[in-house]
Amino acid sequence: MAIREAEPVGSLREVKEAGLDREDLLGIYRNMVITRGIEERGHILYKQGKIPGSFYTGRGNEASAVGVATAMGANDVGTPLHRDMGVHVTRGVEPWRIFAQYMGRSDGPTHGRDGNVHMADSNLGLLAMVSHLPAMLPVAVGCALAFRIREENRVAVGWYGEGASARGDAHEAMNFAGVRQLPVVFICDNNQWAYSTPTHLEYACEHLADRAQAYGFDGVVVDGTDVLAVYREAKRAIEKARTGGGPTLIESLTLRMEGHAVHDDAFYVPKEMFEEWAKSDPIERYRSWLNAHADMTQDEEDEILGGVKRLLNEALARAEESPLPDAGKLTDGVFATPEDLDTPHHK
Ligand SMILES: Cc1ncc(C[n+]2csc(CCOP(=O)(O)OP(=O)(O)O)c2C)c(N)n1
Ligand SMILES: [Mg+2]
Repeated sequence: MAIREAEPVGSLREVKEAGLDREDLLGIYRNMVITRGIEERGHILYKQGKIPGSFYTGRGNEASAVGVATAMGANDVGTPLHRDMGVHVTRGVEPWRIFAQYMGRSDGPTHGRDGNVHMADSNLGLLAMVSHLPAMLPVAVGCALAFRIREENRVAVGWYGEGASARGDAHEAMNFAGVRQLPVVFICDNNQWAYSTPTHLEYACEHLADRAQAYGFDGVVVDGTDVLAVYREAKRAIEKARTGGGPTLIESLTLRMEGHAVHDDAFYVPKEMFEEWAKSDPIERYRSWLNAHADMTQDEEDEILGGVKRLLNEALARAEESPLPDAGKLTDGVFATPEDLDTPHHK
């Protein structure tokens, strides 16, 4: 039950053993590039005044989000947060719908009812976050309890930040999950800041994953800029949960590379910290790995980057055509109907 610090991923052979073929590896790269591209373009939309409210990005967290989502099974469920755009992308939410969501249009997953990151497509096994943190952890644990009661072979993945880890609902969720040994995996996006609060004012243990032992399950610390290490650890934890081995807490270490949201210039983060972590930019790091270990050619890379550029250009144009919601339909879809619940994830 002791916490473990995960090794970085080395060779292509090791990765193949973890269940990924070369096509999967290039797909992961593509998903990371799409994720960053969506958020960069979203930032531009914000500056153009096209996004109501504030705007959040997960720059620096692309490997963590894509790595975990790649390890999830098709029927598993997850509760991604404001740094986890890569989860939506990997589960298959089309980028044009994300842009529509950003702009409050009717084709976004919330049909213009909620702010840009409070979204999810339940048909893809994702549950939309509420703002109160970490309120989605008890929800993820509730899903895991339902899977247990219904004897379904599914796993729930719950995300939370290291700042949110200080609140009571994180404790309640983990304690209950430990007591019942539920099929749930907790992903702590430890990006070292909770708005302007640094980690030494958030917790007094060395690693947040240390807490797992006290709840009666395993804890792992992983470098959240290493997409393959994140994938490997998430896959292990998810399959362990699926086969009755109980929960795991994975602490994924990154740095939040931008402000809390776009209105925040993060003046309180030491410049050297950004400079240090910029050296392990997750996309750049993975690109180098693909060149060295999977022989990604320049042509392949150009094709991926060109394809993503075209995809996002088309997505933006399509989202701009999506109408604003009809105010008369404001309460439609707020309460679930039996038809809404008729998805593979609600059966
Ligand atoms: C209960 C609660 N208090 C305050 C907030 C406002 N808030 C939103 S994000 C955030 C910072 C959370 O930090 P962390 O959990 O580390 O996640 P990060 O934003 O760094 O990914 C705060 C204070 C909130 N959403 N919920
Ligand atoms: Mg944080």
